[in-house]
Amino acid sequence: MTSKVLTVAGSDVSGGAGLEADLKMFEEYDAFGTAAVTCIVTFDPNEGFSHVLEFIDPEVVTRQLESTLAVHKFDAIKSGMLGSVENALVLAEKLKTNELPYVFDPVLVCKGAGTMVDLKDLFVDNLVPLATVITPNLEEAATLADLDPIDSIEGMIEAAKIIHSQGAKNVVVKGGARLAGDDAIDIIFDGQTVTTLRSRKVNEKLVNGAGCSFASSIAAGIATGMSIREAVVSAKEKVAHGIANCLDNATGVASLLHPAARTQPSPDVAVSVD
Ligand code: PXL
Repeated sequence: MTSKVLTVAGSDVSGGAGLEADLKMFEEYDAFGTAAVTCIVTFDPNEGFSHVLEFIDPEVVTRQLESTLAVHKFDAIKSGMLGSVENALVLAEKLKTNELPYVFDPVLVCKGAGTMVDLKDLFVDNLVPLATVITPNLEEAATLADLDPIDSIEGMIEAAKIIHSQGAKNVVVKGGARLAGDDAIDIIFDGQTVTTLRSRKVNEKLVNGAGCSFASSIAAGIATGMSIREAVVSAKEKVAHGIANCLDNATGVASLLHPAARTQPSPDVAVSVD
């Protein structure tokens, strides 16, 4: 039977990140996907392609969620950029009455669009405890865990343990290409075991959409029956191929190519797990 996945996220019209990325990743798992939009990112070419962020009215977010939850029985829900405190609260209320696997990408930091750290306390109080899997990047992990900036695997593990103690069942800290060295490193902490995933850094470019695509792949993997570990490994493979084959655009931040693992796999991309 076809699996169904919902993303609650912002729109990134450049196509690499946001709900556009999520829907494309869901397709890679042959899942049926739909999206409730929380905010819209556009770019001002006269200001060096700076981001402009427009929030969707919380009542409209509520209506989107009520509509789609009435129409479909989902196998997983993923959330991405929620933008406003009000929209994050709307989602938390809806999730409390649903037992679905929930993949929470706690977007507090976005390339170019700056930080939204005012959402931190609300995330910790309302959404972290509901997460089946939470996928912070290094900055988000440090913010959620109240730690200094993270620059090591030990720091990633420390943050993961704190975020797990806040109620998230599985914590995936996305080091990506940001730690020093040749490898892109992510870790999973399930409350007992730390698993470390490594792949070679595939290029030097700034790529938009890696975080979104990683989390939406995990959601689609879980929705289609994978274990959490299998889903995270599969997500890392898909994102690595997507980065290796990214598309340049006029903003200077390239767009991840979502189907690359299927259409033009890169020989250098292999994920090791220990
Ligand atoms: O990568 C974070 C992110 C999430 N959601 C939207 C975005 C971005 C970054 O560009 O545009 C809509």
